[in-house]
Amino acid sequence: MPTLYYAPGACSLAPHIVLEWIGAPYEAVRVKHGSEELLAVNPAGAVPTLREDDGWLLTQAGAILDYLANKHPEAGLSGGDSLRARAEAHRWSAFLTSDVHAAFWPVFMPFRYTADEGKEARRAVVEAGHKLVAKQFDILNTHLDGREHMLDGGRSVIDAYAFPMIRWAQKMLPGGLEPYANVQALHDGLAADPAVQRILAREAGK
Ligand SMILES: N[C@@H](CCC(=O)N[C@@H](CS)C(=O)NCC(=O)O)C(=O)O
Repeated sequence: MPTLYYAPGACSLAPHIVLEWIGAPYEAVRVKHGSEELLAVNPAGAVPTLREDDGWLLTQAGAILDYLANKHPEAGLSGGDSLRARAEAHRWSAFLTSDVHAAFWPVFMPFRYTADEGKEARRAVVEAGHKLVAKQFDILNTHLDGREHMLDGGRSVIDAYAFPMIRWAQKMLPGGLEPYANVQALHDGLAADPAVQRILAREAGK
């Protein structure tokens, strides 16, 4: 049985949802960022981390999602098996990791982006982060025009991957999701999913 190390609301929400969609037994362990327990499985002190029964560890959300989709083809969460479908899945996974997730760092952790400890300097970093996130959400919103899911092959791990980031934007961007109707629609579809609701309740400690 795999074990997922997660922190509430973090990007680990994506594999948490995917494990629930798959429906096979798994364990979910809530950890604190930088805790001894997390550092023991991931020297970066970051979530998500997946551990298989034989002790094999996998980090990086995109790799974990790809692994889970391929480990459980019966769940139909890869977005398709053709050469191009797989390339599209990698494309959007990379976009979420490198462009969208990375754009949030100045917003969440401005102190990592300036040596100036003054409030004004940090506020400026957050504002720059908002612009960076907005740029990526424009791309996401345009991609989702006329689509119910991120990939042509229907519901996939890439939808789950987008979900935590959409929730961050909803909370952190000054205008929330207001300018991004297509992103809002993807969010609402996922938020209505009973499996997603179970995981959100678990992560909220309900
Ligand atoms: N590139 C990694 C990033 C993982 C990551 O940074 N996760 C965040 C939560 S969304 C975290 O645990 N941050 C803790 C820290 O940076 O100290 C991935 O995609 O899995």
